[in-house]
Amino acid sequence: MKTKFSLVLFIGMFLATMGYAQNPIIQTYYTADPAPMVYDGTVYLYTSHDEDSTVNNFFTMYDWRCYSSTDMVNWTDHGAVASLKSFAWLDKTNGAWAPQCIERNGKFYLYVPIHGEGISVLVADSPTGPFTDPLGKRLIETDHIWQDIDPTVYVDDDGQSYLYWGNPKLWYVKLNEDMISYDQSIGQNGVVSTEMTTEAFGSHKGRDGKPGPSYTEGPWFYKRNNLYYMVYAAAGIPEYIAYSTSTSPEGPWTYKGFVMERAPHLAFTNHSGIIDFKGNSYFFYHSQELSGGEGFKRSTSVEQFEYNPDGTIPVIEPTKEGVTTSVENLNPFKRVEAETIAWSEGLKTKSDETVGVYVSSIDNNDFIKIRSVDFGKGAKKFEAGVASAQSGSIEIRIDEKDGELLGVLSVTGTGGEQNWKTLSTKMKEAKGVHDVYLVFKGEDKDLFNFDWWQFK
Ligand code: FUB
Repeated sequence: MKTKFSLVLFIGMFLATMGYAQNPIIQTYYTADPAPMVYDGTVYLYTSHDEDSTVNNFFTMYDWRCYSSTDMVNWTDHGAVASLKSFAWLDKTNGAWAPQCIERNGKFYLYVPIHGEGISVLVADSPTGPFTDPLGKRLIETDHIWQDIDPTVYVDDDGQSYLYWGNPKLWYVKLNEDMISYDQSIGQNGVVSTEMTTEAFGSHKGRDGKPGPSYTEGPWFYKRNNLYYMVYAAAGIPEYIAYSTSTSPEGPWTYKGFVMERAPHLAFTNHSGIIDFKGNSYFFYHSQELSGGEGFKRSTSVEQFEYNPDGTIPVIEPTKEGVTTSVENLNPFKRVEAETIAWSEGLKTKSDETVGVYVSSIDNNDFIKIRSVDFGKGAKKFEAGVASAQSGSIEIRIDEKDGELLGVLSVTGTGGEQNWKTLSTKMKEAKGVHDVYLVFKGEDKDLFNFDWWQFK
């Protein structure tokens, strides 16, 4: 509860000074190392997860989470889709670092580093899992296992896929078509070491005072308009984001400069992921904004940007506003998961076997904001799936947290915290496109659990 209080306090301070923001895009958990994947009209965002309680003043990371969005402003929480426990052979309890998921032939491959244990892969039939371990052992086996972190994967147009990774060097393998093995005929047992020259990766004075390439970790590898991009955390630590390009997936690379410079609210690490989605380009990264400056409690943010006409990436500013325009409106006349959130305060999510992920830890005045909700010609009724041992209510407001009150859904005890019931209320008619605020009221803590809602 103490952690929840400090999270709320920092969000409150942050909002009081900055007005309502969109970044960081996830407020219910600390999420780092964002890896977006576009699949079937939806962005799936895979993240690592900094625990609320940091152990031994170091990264405390046990699982990988997934969120999705079709509009780039509201994000649906799919929970922890994989964890260190997904690997039966592993006896480590910490070290779930930066993941990336990629789809091939209808299967989803989640590449994950486990700090000190190299890189492994999990496979699923759906982007949100369940993910299982196809190998029963790690995928990448080298003599520099502590440096084997931060995998990034791209399937080229000719079908050849590449897995790059590494800190402070950059290695790659050419994955076989099964995506869970690789061509052993190149490099050292299949592992190729990229030439780390100044021309390829810029230069920077290391902690030993000697100049070296600025590349540090967190590569993000992709192709756009026949140019290959390697975007990465540089000059660590603290890190900025830089990038290099090549006309070949195997280099040589040419250093191109900064993408995101250091800024006071960024963490000592940074880690990026870039996508094009519905005609726009988006840059994901992490900051330490939500935790009020704790580098082991990071949060994912996103900025929209435009490539320069020659394909170079402009320097991108980390902002509080983030993505200002949704790429589509949200339809409130079909069931919306309660964990679909543009901004929230004070809340967590949990999951159970009956309903999957739901919103929890609901206290008086906590709220969820959902952006760009299209009521069309009118909505007159609000329905919600809730479970509660106690009672409370949901105020339905538009445009501001204390904006026009359309109605109040009274949530009386449903007979238990997992005893799910559908409740509904009539409301003042709403028309057109609005941001919706669901504001929770009640006298106790943990008022009820909230699974879904819908307007009629
Ligand atoms: O999140 C743990 C590590 O911090 C990642 O693997 C690095 O990229 C850095 O973000």
